[in-house]
Amino acid sequence: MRADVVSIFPDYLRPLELSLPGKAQQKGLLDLRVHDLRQWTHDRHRTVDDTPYGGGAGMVMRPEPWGEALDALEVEGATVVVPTPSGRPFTQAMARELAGRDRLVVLCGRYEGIDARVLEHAAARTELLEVSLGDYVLNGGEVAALALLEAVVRLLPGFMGNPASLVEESHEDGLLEYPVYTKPAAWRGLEVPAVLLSGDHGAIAAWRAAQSRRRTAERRPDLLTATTAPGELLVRPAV
Ligand code: 6GU
Repeated sequence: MRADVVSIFPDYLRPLELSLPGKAQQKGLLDLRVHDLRQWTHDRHRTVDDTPYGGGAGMVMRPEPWGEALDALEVEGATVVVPTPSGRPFTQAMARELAGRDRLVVLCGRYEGIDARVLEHAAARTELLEVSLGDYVLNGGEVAALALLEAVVRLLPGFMGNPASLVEESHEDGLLEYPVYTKPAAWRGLEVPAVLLSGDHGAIAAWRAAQSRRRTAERRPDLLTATTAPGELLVRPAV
């Protein structure tokens, strides 16, 4: 997979070169390129924002540098991903779909957002997806881009040494993961649940399934009533 990330704070994306995505690059599974949006400005102050038409607080990112970025990066055929609190909720299922794409282009907005025509223009050229990490506001898309790329990259075929560990984790089966334990069997007066030491694999599987359901009911009851139809499109196909 090739992934381009455009930001006015390219240094924010440096962590992508380390740890997990860094490993994917060393393995040749990921070609990651971070771009400074300001290279596509032409005025002396390298301006990327201006006041909103219609009034209101804050600044809006001007369309011209983004238009030049989309041209220079030749986005046709790529999936353009825009992190924004007004996007569709980003989910594990979406991460899985994006992991199957050949190329992602992530546009990190700042301020009150990017001029809406940039998104309209990008959508006319290729597949566009606006995604939100959750119902809270970050100052810009960079941290969201880090999170979503990490979620996608670890799903790239050949990335995980042990693919079974992908299947068993939270959200892959629509439930939260059961609690996990390692040695020692007793620690500060707290014991590992006896069933996990029993060697009875059927009993262990049943205990874990029950723990997953209990946790999900307590913490995320919305997941138990979720009604995403099998095969429902999570990413709108390009027209
Ligand atoms: Cl994806 N972007 C920004 N700027 N804020 C967010 C978010 C994304 N998800 C939650 N808050």
